Amino acid sequence: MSKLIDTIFAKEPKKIAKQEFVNEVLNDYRVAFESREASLLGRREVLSGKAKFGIFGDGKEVAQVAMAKYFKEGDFRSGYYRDQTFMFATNNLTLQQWFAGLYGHTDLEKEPMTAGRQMGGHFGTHSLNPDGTWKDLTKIKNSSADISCTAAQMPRLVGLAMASKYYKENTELQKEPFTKFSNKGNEIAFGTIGDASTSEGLFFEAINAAGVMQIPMLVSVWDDDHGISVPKRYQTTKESISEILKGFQRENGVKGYEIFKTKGWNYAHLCETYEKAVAICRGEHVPVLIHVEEVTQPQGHSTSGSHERYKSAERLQWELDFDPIKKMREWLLENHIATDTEIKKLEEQAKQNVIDAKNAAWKDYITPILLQKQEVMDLLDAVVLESANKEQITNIKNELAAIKEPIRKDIYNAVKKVLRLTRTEHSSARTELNNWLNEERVANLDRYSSHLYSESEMNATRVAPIKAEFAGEPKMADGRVLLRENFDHILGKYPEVVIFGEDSGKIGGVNQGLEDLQAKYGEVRVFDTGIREATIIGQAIGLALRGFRPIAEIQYLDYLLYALQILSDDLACLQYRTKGMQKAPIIIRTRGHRLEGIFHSGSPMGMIINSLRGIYVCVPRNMTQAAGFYNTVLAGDEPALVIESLNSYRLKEQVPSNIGEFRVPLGVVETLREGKDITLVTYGSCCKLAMEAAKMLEEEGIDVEVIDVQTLLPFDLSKQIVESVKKTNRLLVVDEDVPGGASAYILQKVVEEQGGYQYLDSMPKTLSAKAHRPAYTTDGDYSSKPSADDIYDSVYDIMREADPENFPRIY
Ligand SMILES: Cc1ncc(C[n+]2csc(CCOP(=O)(O)OP(=O)(O)O)c2C)c(N)n1
Repeated sequence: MSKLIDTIFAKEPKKIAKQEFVNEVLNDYRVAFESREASLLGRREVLSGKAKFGIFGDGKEVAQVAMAKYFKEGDFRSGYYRDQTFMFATNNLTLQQWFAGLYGHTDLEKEPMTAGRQMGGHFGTHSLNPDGTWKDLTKIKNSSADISCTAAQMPRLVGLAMASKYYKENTELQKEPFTKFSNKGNEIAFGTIGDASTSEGLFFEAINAAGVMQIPMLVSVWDDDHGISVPKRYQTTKESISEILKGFQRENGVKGYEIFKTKGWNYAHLCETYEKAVAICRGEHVPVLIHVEEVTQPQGHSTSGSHERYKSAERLQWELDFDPIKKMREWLLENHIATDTEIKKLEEQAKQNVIDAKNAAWKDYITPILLQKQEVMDLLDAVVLESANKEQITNIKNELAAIKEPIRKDIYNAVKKVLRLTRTEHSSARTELNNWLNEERVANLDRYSSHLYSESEMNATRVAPIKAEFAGEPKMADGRVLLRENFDHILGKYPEVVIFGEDSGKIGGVNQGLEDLQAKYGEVRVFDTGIREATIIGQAIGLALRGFRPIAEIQYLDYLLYALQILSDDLACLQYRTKGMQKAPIIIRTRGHRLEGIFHSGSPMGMIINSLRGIYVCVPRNMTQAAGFYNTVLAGDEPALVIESLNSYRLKEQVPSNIGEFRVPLGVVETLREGKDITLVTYGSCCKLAMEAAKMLEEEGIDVEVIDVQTLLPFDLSKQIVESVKKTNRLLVVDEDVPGGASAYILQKVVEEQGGYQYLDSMPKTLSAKAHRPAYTTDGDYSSKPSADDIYDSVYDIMREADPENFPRIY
């Protein structure tokens, strides 16, 4: 391309050299034109009610065909909802599949991006085979799965680019089985973002991180002057992202970014810019920013509104004049690449292609639903014959028949109405109708509720446990030493594991669970990061998407909040939103529950488990259990959060002789103390207090059964807790979260899901921390969080209510 572009832009612009070049350029025009037609038609599909919502890539077409030229197999994109043209141009999406996405087709074959789970415009490619194993990513033009949240594609982009650096620097990863992820780090990560979204903190955090690490990350900013209705003057200082990022420009041997500016309607300049930018990014492993200015948005932000409400008449006219398709067409004519007649012919054909694709996608979408409608009408006919409610059922059937293009909900509504009407009847036809509905319930689980967790053989709950062994001379060590030894084994066993975070490298962590491991394994395996929790997690996600097994450290549980959005919006729903076609099996290592003061003692477990469904949440009571969880999770292919107990690093534990090998299963509770009077369910650092309290209560003749839930997600998979409640008939849940936090979750699980309510003789209770943040000092802790005294009192109160004579009021 470069030579050919030179031919065009050198002295003799009118001399068109080669047919090959002409074909390539005309193909770009066709892709851009078809993409625009799809946007126009897509909007109509929404306004006519066939599709629910539309957000399109009109105005960004020409920039994207230019970018696509330099995107190679093995590269990765992390972008957003405007990138349809790029997806078409890289042959990762057909027009028909794009329309299937607009309609929300739930068949992954027809709608390969999200199987109808996300609104149209959320793209992604398949990194996995149907059995969950990796494809050869070096043969795919990869796109990580989009999410809607502005700038949230940036943290993951950092990791995707960083993977190239480590595949380049760690020669151990340049051989089998890692060659399917990278060709010696030669790949680059392309990011796209709208100009307004650069106002987000995530953007700046990611830009800085990539500059620090010097990774091959190429960010394109599509600058159309607006974020929905809000113009640049309210978004960006100096109204230019490239102006304000000038300080990042590398110069005179000082490392930084290479920054380019170009215009969204200037095809030739776009091609030149991308060619240069990609050569630097790929060749020198330098981050690059391309500010694509003068971009239009012909149909406004989305189908939810019209841009005439907020754009001036001058702006609207400018957008017409500088429409990229119009400008590219003019350029084709000026440079004699094609005649007006030839272009018209191409455009006619392109329009037809889009119409055909739309019709085919609609037919694919509606046909199975129409078949189901017919099936149900036949079933209703049969029910009528044997029912006393003939007239009403016939009316329901006729109402259904009148809906020409039904959705499934219309059919279910009709079926349910009839089943309710005939609930006292016992015909075989009614049974068939009921069976039909039940089968649909099952089908809908697959359509809408599968793949929250891995459905592969490597699902982490399927990993077989291995008991910790204690052969030979008992060896006692501080908890942090035990962990360190376990991480040492992990790093030795899995070359794809990297461990990083604030202070994790040189000093081996603030609690020294990684002491000396950087010296042993090198900076490509164990390393420090800046203080930037969101991109630490993004870094891990991107690395994991490219075959690494990252262990990302969040220094304290309290600071997980900074990363919670990325964990929730990106990681937790990754498998779900791709219906199992992408995975990022990362481990988030952190520590918390109880130490000192408001910002080092939090245990916001309710917040965490409610926002992170899709990630396992392990709450080990000591470092042996923590180590066992790390070993288990690494044997699976899913993400997990492991929260170590902050106050246990310096407590002695016996080191298992099979350190690095033993595995603690997920979703399996452990009874720490058997008892017959009351079941006390807890986790994490409360276990120790619960055991202390149980000992005190034993002296009063109260026999407490203490159960450590061990993992909050998943929760007690084989329903062991209710077995204990059957025996004790009393239940107390203890934790350090706020009232109604994770303790309420546990109560719901045991009382409702496990049916524990049937066996209770006393009201089930929770004992949690106070609603406020935990106060400083030991006295502050005592008055903020549950103590052994509080546990004693709560258990005693439950017993006193049942037997006041034996357990008189104390206070
Ligand atoms: C975190 C977050 N805040 C707000 C929104 C709602 N929203 C969706 S798109 C958008 C504007 C984005 O503008 P820009 O980044 O310039 O991209 P464009 O849509 O113009 O291409 C907003 C505010 C969102 N999706 N995510």
